[in-house]
Amino acid sequence: MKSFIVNKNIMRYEIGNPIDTDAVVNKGSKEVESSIPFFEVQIKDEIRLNLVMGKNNKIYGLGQNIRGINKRGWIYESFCSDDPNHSPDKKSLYGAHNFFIVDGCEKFGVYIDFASKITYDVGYIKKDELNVTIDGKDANIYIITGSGLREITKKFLDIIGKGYVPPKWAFGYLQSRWSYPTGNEVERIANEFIERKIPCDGICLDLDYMEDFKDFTLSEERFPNFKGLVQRLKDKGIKIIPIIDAGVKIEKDYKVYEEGIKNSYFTLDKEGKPFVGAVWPGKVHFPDFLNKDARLWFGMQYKSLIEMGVEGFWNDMNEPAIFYSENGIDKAYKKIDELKKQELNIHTFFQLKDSVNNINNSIDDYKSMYHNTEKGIVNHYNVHNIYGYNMTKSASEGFNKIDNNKRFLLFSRASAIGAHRYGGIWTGDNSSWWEHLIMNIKMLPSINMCGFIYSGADTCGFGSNVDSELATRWNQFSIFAPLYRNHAGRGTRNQEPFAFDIETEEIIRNTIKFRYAMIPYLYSEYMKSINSSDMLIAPLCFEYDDKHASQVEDQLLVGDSLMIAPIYEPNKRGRYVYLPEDMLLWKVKDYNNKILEVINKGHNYIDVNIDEFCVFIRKNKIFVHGEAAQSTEKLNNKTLNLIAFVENKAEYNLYDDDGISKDYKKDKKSNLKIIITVENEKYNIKIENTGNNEVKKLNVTIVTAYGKEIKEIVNI
Ligand code: MIG
Repeated sequence: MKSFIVNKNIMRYEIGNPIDTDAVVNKGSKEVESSIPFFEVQIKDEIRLNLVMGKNNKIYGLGQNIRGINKRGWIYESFCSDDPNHSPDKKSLYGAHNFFIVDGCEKFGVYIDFASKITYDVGYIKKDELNVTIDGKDANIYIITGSGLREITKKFLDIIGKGYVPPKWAFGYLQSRWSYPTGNEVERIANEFIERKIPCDGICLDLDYMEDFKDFTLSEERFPNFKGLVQRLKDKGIKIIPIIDAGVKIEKDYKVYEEGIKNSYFTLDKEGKPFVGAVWPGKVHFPDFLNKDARLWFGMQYKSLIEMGVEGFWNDMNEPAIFYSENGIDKAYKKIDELKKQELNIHTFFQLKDSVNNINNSIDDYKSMYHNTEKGIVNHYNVHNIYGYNMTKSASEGFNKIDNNKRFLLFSRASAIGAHRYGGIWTGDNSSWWEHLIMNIKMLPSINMCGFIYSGADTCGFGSNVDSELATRWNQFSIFAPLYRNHAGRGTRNQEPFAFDIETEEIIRNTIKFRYAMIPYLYSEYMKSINSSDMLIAPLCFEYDDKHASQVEDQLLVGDSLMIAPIYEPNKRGRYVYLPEDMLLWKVKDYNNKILEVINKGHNYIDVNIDEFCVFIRKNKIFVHGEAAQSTEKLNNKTLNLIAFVENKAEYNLYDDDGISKDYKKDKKSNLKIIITVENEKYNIKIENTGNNEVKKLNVTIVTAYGKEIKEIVNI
């Protein structure tokens, strides 16, 4: 084992000869003598880390996973999996996010940079032990020390490099469904949003826009004049966001297939022939995203759609999902033939059942696929977790080549740390269940810890049918997630905001309008998180070091000024909320109507009607918002509204930039700094303006610690 100093608080331990995943941008070069602290380490065919946890130790992190913010009490597996049943007994979902923090007398972060399976038994088999099993002999392990959870996370985010920055319109509302079957239907949906005055910035196209599910093709029959459709909708402020799948259909004369074959850009089987799997298009080859040339080639394929005006994509099935392989099918048939020859009994019946049930996403298939990398041929199993990551990178590299100063929207299903620099993620096929709303709430901060700030779940749920109340509550939560997309599975009921009743539509419209009014804040906080390697959505205990705060998993901090306490149970018209300090509650019904109330520190029960949601403004913080608009490009932020809850001094730095180019990297951005001080009920507002800010006027509402409301207009 070699040990390196990455910086003062971060050490890297290199075991064996690890594959370079490129997840970490600062790996450290100064070699020193030292061994992995905190853990008992065993290195054989596997690497094992063991830690005895104190009774009150908590474990945070592991990104996209089921269960709570504190991961203790369950066993998790890092192995990107296409599993549409996110039930409480699952161990892994689509992402492999190997960063966690041990919070005990000593607090430290651990990042395992490894591209294949890792198992985390977090007090499951033995309730006081953390046992990590890395399925291989070669890995990089980072240990990050620091005084607080937030600080450790920031140090980690710093070494993995700055996160993806989407265009500003990607903070608008996105509508999706598998599938809007025709261009006409997409246009009808767009018009519904406009006529009903429900803000919307994009409509996602699922599989059916393609011809026979072939990537980068268009169905002439269902989507004639695609370019015209894209343009017409764009003129109305609505972008078209097509899906791209990992598998490339095997079909003679299909350009992508032919080019891939000609240049050996596909993954290989044991014999060195292109690996054959089956997914939606039928039999496919998988682009070898771990091969630099193949990755670039695939990335350039996005060009044809971009030339038609497309500015955003979602990448799916990139774990990669494999419904079946020829081998898998052969094995199943053989088993069935063998069973046919026998009398069927209860044992053989189950064997018969299993022979078919275990065909998809089989480890055997992953183990019989190969990548042709710069370092030679690599078995897929050993790099499984970075396949989706490299598909995201592929698209991003392509976008850069195609238009190097433009931001594109991109989100992926499979991911690993590192991919956060190239795109966002959505959390896959959840269900329209209340249980999945609370799971969504608890998952987002863990995902943030792993660098994926642009993320969100399928709002209203993907599988099964949503009811109007769940749809309402889910929207009331999702307005705080950077990726706010309503997406529904095939065969489920419609769940657009207008698919319910008039009353529900009105509530969801008001909710979405609040989101649009909040975009100045959300965007500002988003960009600041990226620029300072921080989280956007965090658990309370990342900010408040008190014993109750660490117990709260159903309230979240959103940026620096807000705390939210969503309702996630049916028929609830209120809930308990824990306040680590006095806060100002804005119970939002309609964002134009501001009824503010100071709520005291401690445990409170708050009534929250179905048409309301709670926004808490933290003490000595300022919440900035504007007015809603039909789409982000129509937002007019010349006048902004400020709500400040000030005991003595509150400061807010409103970041903004053009929202579409990468010029912010060249310092083309603006900061509007607002400083409000209050002393003996007398207040003072100071404004510092740098850069080209369009803000001309501020409507300021100051609420003092005693609940006195002061209104003031500031012209800039
Ligand atoms: O096997 O494209 O998670 O969002 O609608 C299902 C169809 C494939 C899975 C994605 C989902 C998408 C669906 N896809």
